[in-house]
Amino acid sequence: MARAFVGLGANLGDPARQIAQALDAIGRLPGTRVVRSSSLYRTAPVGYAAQPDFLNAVAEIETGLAPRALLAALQKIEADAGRERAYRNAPRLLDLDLLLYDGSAVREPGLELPHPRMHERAFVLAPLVEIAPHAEIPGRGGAAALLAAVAGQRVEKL
Ligand code: PH2
Ligand code: MG
Ligand code: MG
Repeated sequence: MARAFVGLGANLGDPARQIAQALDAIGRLPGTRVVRSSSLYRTAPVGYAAQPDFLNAVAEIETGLAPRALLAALQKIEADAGRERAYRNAPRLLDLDLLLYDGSAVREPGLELPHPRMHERAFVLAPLVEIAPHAEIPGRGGAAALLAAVAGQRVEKL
């Protein structure tokens, strides 16, 4: 079994409901269990500012799925939630990002671990540190120290 972390985000529709349903769906994937999930956080949009605030969360899972199979399963859950791929950083009903998978460091087309931008995003680091205070991001360092470095980004624990 591998230990992985998934980032969840939404800023259209009913974000809290979409995130709760996604957590249920992740827990129903083959050989997969949600070990713990963070609180919900209300967060300022990063990248493209003219869109509603997001709700974000992070879940720790145990899974027998390999990284690419897990990624495909997460994309299927996004699609089932009605996610449309409009443009980069567009508002969305549901975004599921594979953040960490054991200690993997992979840079391949379609599979990047750790997630290439997670270390600079408070909306990922705050919920991650809540559930895994000692989490290490391969090649980047400890999540708690990285969170301190992005303290200017607005994230509110609900
Ligand atoms: N996701 C993005 C871009 N910007 N900002 C916040 N606050 N939360 C997100 O989940 C988010 C974002 C791309 O996936
Ligand atoms: Mg994302
Ligand atoms: Mg995504």
